[in-house]
Amino acid sequence: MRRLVVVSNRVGPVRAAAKAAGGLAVALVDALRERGGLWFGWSGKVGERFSSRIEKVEEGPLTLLTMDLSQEDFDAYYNGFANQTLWPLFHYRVDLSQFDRAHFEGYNRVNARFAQALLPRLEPDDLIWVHDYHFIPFASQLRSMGCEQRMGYFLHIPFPAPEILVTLPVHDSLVRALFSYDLVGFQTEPDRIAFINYCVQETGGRIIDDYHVEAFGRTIQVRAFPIGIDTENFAELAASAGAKDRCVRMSDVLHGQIQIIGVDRLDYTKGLPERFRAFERLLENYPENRGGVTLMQVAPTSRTDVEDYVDIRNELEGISGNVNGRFGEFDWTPIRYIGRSFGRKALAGLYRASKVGLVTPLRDGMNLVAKEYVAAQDPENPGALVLSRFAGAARQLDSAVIVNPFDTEGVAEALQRSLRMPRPERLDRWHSMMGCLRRENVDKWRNDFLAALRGRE
Ligand code: ADQ
Repeated sequence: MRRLVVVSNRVGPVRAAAKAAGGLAVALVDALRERGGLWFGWSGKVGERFSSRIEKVEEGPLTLLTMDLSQEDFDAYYNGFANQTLWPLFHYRVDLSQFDRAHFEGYNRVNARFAQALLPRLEPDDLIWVHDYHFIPFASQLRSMGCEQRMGYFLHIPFPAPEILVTLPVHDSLVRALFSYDLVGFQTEPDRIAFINYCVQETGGRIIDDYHVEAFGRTIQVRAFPIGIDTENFAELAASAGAKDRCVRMSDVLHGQIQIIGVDRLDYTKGLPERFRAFERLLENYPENRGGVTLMQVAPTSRTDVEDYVDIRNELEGISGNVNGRFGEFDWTPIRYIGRSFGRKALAGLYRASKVGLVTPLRDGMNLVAKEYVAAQDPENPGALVLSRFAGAARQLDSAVIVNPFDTEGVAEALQRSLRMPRPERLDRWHSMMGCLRRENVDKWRNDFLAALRGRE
């Protein structure tokens, strides 16, 4: 069995902490343990100057390797090109995407430095699996240093339509870099098609068959692998004593009020202001919900060095303040906005205590919160999921109540319908979604990707 090398911006956690962090870390750790392997990436630390020092932690058959970033590299690579250029652009926010040539150079420099550091630790038979938008040029850097190992890449966020991608001045360099991999994986079929369309329209590339594309003189495999969650584990967690305790405490606080829940990293792609406005519209158009329905939004801050993330927080505090001022009663707060994160167990309990899960990103690669909400429900009396059509998850969870988050009225209607959905309909929808989550869980995602990467051995 070949050794596996995983490369991702952040490494770990492993052991008990991996369980706490959820599906992806567990799935990767399991694969690394099974075959023995390396997990390599950024330590999360920023030093004053660049240092090629690698920190090594051994965990049985699994080795974690991390490097620090210099302040200059952090600004250009992480805050700059990754989070201020690629992240907004790939989520269709051309208006927020800023291009700075120095940031792009920094992005390539960090990829080169990381590739250089990993190089002496690689073995000829390794399978290399690179993750996400931080490391698009990683394989091309390794290839330029003579690496011939099989390398796969998985993009966790959407791949934009060619018309969007070409607004980036260095679009061709990025896509060319992807052709250094043997396999490029996307979350959904539309992402895969967007990539192929780009290759055909912009580079004169050729579709060879269902899974292969040729461009820049190379043929690569291009496939969709929708990421899943650890469904059974999450369902068990939601039924555990710890989660029940959270659920009971939540019900005590609610005093018979019904709760709608949203859980997101605070990010402008998650459609939070639109969501708050749709909830406000629910209270305006269907006054019977006043005093009886609460929206709890859990949204810990992220990427606070980037200004757009500070703006969104201010906007949300403004809207929730207005709605609460306008409709609130001494014994009812319409929107409860919590800016911190919760452990897995507590989160599972909160999902289960909520009659409606409201997941309305404006654009999202997959969205695991939608899947977790479904897995956490009481099988006898499940809640309803309201899901944006622009989340990758909507392609699998088509038994959710699917909405367009830009349609305030439509989301308010969907909420009203979900709050009043009869139990038999909730059960039907839930069984259909849960069946899919059981079949297409995180283990299947990992195994399918690795099987495609291995090819015929
Ligand atoms: P994210 O944009 O971070 O991930 P998501 O898929 O929803 O979005 O995953 C978030 C994870 O963090 C979930 O497991 C969730 O439980 C957890 N989380 C979020 N808010 C939390 C909170 N307040 N407290 C505790 N935990 C919280 C990116 C892409 C997604 C893609 C994933 C995986 O943007 O589209 O689904 O990677 O590929």
